[in-house]
Amino acid sequence: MNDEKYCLGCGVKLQDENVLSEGYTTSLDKDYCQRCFRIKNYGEYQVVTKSNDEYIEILKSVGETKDLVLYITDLLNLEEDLKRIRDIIPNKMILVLNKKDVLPKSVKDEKIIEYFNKYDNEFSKVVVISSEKNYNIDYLLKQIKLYQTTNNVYVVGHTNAGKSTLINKLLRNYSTSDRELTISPLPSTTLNTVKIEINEYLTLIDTPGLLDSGSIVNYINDDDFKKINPKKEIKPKTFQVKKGQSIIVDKFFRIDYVEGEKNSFTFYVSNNLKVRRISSKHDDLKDLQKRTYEMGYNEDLCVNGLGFIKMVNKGTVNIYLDSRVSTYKRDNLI
Ligand SMILES: Nc1nc2c(ncn2[C@@H]2O[C@H](COP(=O)(O)OP(=O)(O)OP(=O)(O)O)[C@@H](O)[C@H]2O)c(=O)[nH]1
Ligand SMILES: [Mg+2]
Repeated sequence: MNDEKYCLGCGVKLQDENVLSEGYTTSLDKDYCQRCFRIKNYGEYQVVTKSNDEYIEILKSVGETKDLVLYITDLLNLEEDLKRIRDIIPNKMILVLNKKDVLPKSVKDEKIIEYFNKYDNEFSKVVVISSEKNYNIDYLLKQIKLYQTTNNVYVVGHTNAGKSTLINKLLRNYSTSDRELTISPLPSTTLNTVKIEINEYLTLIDTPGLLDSGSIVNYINDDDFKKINPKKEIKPKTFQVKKGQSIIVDKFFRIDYVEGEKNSFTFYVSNNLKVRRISSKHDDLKDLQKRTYEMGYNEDLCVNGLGFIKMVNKGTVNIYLDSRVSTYKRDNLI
């Protein structure tokens, strides 16, 4: 068939035969699939489960081009190993740190960029932006122009990082087209590559995001998801802690300060989450899986999908958390 048509919102192949399969539309005259139509107009979301293998094939094909790649990531939920993507995509790459608006305004971009440069990163450039708040988008476009090798520039990254939101913003700012990619707060919105011509020199190619099986978003219901997903600037919550003290983050995790000097823990999580100190004698959340971390000076403990805790001094902590959610430590990001 040479009349194959793809959804302008998520890239899936359109079909009008099976309501239950991907890409269904009531008529092939339409440009969007029913799922995109519903997300856009009613905020109704239909979960699509795909395996990462399919996405990795897409990323591999990106790696076979010589085109510039934008790697988008969510600043609050940075991947443990950002460099892993280089195994699949060796292309020239700009690291785009998105959702700056959720971090406190007092955090300076230079500080964040310095953090990445310290590790001799393999990115041509590191740029901090907020797609939603239109922050630094002009600067990003300048960098794209500087590094692009052809008209095509790929946009890759984990699911929910904000890839489609960024492309929509570039479309609004720099083109006259009224096209719009589908975006949603839940994972796996974009289902296939989608080409978007911004102008005669630049075509962006949106891709479906990689799923992260260690993220808490896979294991909570929609209401909890709304709760943990920060929409506004985070107000960090700082606690001075001594050994033997415990802090609980809503119903999601518990941290016990087991051993060490007086310490300061600052929680960077959604403002909707209740963070409170409890007596260590209480067993709240102790039924969750326990992990022990030896924290060094100035390290963060990151909880995948939820945020991170900035710690200042050396000490031993136990964290109690859903066993499927990954955690890791790193040098203080901010
Ligand atoms: N606070 C904030 N939220 C953002 C920003 N950019 C995107 N989002 C939100 O993040 C969620 C995911 O955005 P998408 O653009 O659908 O993400 P994606 O990377 O295309 O996701 P997939 O298509 O599933 O791979 C949506 O709820 C967006 O509104 C930003 O700069 N700040
Ligand atoms: Mg998308």
